[in-house]
Amino acid sequence: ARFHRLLLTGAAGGLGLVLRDRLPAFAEVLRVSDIAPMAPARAGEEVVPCDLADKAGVDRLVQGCDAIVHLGGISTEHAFEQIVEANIKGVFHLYEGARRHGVKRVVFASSNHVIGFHPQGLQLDADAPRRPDSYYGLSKSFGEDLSRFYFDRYGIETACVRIGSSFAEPKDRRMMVTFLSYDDLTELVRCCLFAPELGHTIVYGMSANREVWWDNAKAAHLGYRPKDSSEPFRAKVEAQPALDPSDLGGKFQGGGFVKAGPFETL
Ligand code: NAI
Ligand code: 15L
Repeated sequence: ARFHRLLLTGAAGGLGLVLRDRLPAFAEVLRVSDIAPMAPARAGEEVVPCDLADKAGVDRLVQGCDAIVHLGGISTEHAFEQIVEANIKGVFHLYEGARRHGVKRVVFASSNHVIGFHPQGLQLDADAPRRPDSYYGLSKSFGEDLSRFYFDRYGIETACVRIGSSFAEPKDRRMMVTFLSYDDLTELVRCCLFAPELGHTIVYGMSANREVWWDNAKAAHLGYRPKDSSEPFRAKVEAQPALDPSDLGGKFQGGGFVKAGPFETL
């Protein structure tokens, strides 16, 4: 089963560049969008620049798409006023577009920062209470609630993927636990796009790392089986100096996000 037209937001970002190369297998047409410059359209692609804060623009962006992989937005801690535009209004505009144009499925790039103020080592599953660690984490928590509302009210299915740390390599000790390889990310997105019944699913985006803090038992219906692990990078990561024991970044699941800011805007 392939989609006719699949929308990828955040296509100019780190993960967007990865998925722009990999999602064409799942759709006849891949529509890619970002506010930042993007490479010209290749065969089977449509390139549509758009600011997620622009409601009418997002409505046009979503029109004609069968499913959406929503990566677009601010991806680290920033002032609340900036987060509101890109992430909070942005995710609302996206789901309004989905509702108006009959899109039935969304893969939403949520984040571990919705649970980032839980202590490291505590095991969490999909029903763990959220403890956002930043305005950024709060915006992802809002996106999770908004997507649940659009499922309950309008039947739009969503997978909220609480991505851990998806980079080419884990960069520090915490990311040994939170690492999600690009191949496992691609497989997880594939599982979310093609699961026969998605409903509203919360899933943690991590590889098969030696130590994990998250349990995906409640997302078993996705059939996601990670193949990679952070283990090959252990020696390189552990050659770095350890964090000072007083550093809050070593105490909480969200790492350094728990101490980012404040961002004064007055
Ligand atoms: P990124 O920051 O590299 O990419 C995000 C993209 O969104 C950028 O290209 C940016 O230009 C675009 N964007 C920002 N504001 C926008 C706006 N107002 N309108 C349209 N586009 C806008 O982030 P990355 O690492 O590629 O992450 C992708 C998504 O996954 C983000 O939503 C991020 O929050 C989420 N995520 C990523 C993780 C990771 O480890 N890479 C971990 C957890 C969540
Ligand atoms: C995120 O949500 C960020 O988008 C990403 O840049 C990383 O910092 C990641 O979480 C992480 O927690 O490692």
